[in-house]
Amino acid sequence: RASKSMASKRYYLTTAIAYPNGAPHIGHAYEVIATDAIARFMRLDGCDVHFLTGTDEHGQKMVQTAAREGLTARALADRNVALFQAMDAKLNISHDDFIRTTEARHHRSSQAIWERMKANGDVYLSKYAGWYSVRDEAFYTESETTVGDDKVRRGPSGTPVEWVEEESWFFRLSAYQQKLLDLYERVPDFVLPKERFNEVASFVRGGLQDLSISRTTFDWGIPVPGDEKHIMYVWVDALTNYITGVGFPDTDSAMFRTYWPADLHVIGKDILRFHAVYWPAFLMSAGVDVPRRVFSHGFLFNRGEKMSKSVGNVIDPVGLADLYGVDQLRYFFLREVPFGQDGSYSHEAIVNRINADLANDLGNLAQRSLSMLAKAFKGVLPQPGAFSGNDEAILAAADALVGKAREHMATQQIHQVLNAVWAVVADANRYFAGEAPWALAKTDPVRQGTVLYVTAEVLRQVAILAQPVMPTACGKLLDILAVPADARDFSQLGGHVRIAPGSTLPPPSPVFPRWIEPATE
Ligand code: ME8
Repeated sequence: RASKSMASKRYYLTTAIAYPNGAPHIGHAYEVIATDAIARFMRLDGCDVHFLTGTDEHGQKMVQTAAREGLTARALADRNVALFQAMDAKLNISHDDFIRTTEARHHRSSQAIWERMKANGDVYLSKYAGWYSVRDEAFYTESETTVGDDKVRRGPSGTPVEWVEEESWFFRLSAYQQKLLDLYERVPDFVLPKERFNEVASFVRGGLQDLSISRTTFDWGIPVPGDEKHIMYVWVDALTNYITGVGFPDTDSAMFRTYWPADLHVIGKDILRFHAVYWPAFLMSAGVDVPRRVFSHGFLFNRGEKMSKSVGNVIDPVGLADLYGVDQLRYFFLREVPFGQDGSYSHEAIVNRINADLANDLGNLAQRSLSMLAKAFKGVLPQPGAFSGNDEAILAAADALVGKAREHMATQQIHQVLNAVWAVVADANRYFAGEAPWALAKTDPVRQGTVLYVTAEVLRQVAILAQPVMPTACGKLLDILAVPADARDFSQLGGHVRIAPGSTLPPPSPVFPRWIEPATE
C-alpha cells in the first residue's frame, strides 16, 4: 500500500457483512469486487482509505442452518468464514480489515451502543407479537405478508414468515420519523441511486413503528446488557460492525476520529431499509454521527433468473474466477452491470466482454503498438516529433479521462468510468488504424515513432485508470510500458506528465488472452 499521508483526505468504506450460513455466492463476490474497485480508485486518487468487510455470524438463520447440518452455529460460522476469506483473497480484494461479529471487540461495541440508546430513553421492555422471517432476519407487519396458494404466509421478499410472541426490548423508532426525514432533506444523496432513496423516504413518511430489538427463544447472539436472558436482534449487532471496525466504543481513538463517519456503505437493495432507516436512527439515538452515504446496488441473476439453490444455478464465484480469470470477472461485473441496477450474467456475456473489450480493443492495441516499437525502435520509446491534429485530439481525450472518472466515481458510477475509458480505447484504435504506423517504417520513421509514442501514452493513462478494476492485468500493462511503480497513481494523469521518451520497454507479452471455446466431444 501507498503510505498514508497526513494531508490526504480520509475515506472509509464498507461492504455489507455476509451471513456465513453457506458458501459465498455470486452476489457476495459482486458486492466485494465493486467495493474493492471504489477503494482502489480512492487510494490511487490520493485518499487515506480504510476498507472494511466481514461476516454477520449471529441470528436465528445461523442457528437453524447449523442445526440442519448437525453443527454448532460457531462451527458453521468458522467453516464458512474461511470460504469468504478465501474468496476475498482469490478475487484480489484489498480490504484493510475483516470483521467477524463473534469477536470480543464487537461484543463490547454492540453492548456500548445499546447502553447509549437506552440511556437516551429509546429502549424499553414490552411484548412482541407478530411475524418474523428467519431467512430475512426481519419482522413484518401482518399487512406486509400474504398467504399464497400453497397456504404459506410470506413476507414482501417472498420468504416464509412465522408467528413470534415473546417478551422483547424495543427501540423507539417511531420517535425518529421526523429526524430521518430531516436527514434525507439535509443530505440529498444520503442514499443512491435516487430512485431507491425516494422509496425509503416514502416508507418513512408513511410512519414508523417501534422495532423489536431482542429475542429470548435462542441464545446465539450478543447478550442484552443487564438482561442476559435476552440476546440482541441480529440487525442491531450487525449494523454496529461499521463502528466497531473503527474502534467504537473508543470514540476518542485516532481510528474513530480519523474514519468515522463512514463515507460509504455499499449494500444490496434488499437490505436498504436497515441501512437507511434503522442504522441512522440507532446512531442518532446513541449520539454518534450518521454515515455520509449508503449505496444500494442491484441483484445479479444467472441469465436473468433469481439465483437459488432450488433452481440449481448457483455458481461458485471462486470457480468463475478460475475459469475466466480474476481481472476478467471483475471487469465483466463492473462494466456489464450499471452500478445500482440489476444485472445478469451468462457464459456468452462474459466471453463477449473478454474477447471484444479486453482481448480485441485494449489487448490488441497494446500488443500491436508495443511489438512494432520493439521491432522498429528496439524497444526504446522514441522522442516524438511535432504533434499533428490527430495526435493532439487523442491525447486530449486521454487527458480528459481522469476528470470524467472522478465525476462518475463521486456518485459510484463505476460502469461510467469504464465506459469513458473504453470510449478512448476505441478512439485510440481508430487513431492507430488511421495513422497506419506500419506503413511509415520506410517513408517516415519519425512520424512512425510519434504515432507509437502517442499510442503508448494513451495506453499508459488507460492502464492507470483501469487499475482499480483490473489491478493485476493493468499492473502488467504498466510494466511493459516501463512505467515506474511510484508513477502509477492518478496524480500522473491529465497531461502534465507524459510517458518518458528514451525509456526501454521490456519485450511485450499479451496481457489479455482471448477466450477460446474448449472443443466439445
Ligand atoms: O444481508 N446479487 O447478508 P447476506 C447481488 N448479513 N447482491 C446480493 C445478491 C445477489 N444475487 N444476494 C445477496 C445480509 N446480495 C446481512 C447484511 S450488513 C450490516 C448485514 C447482497 O449474506 C446483499 O444485498 O444475505 C447484501 O448486501 C450482501 O450480499 C450480503 O447478503
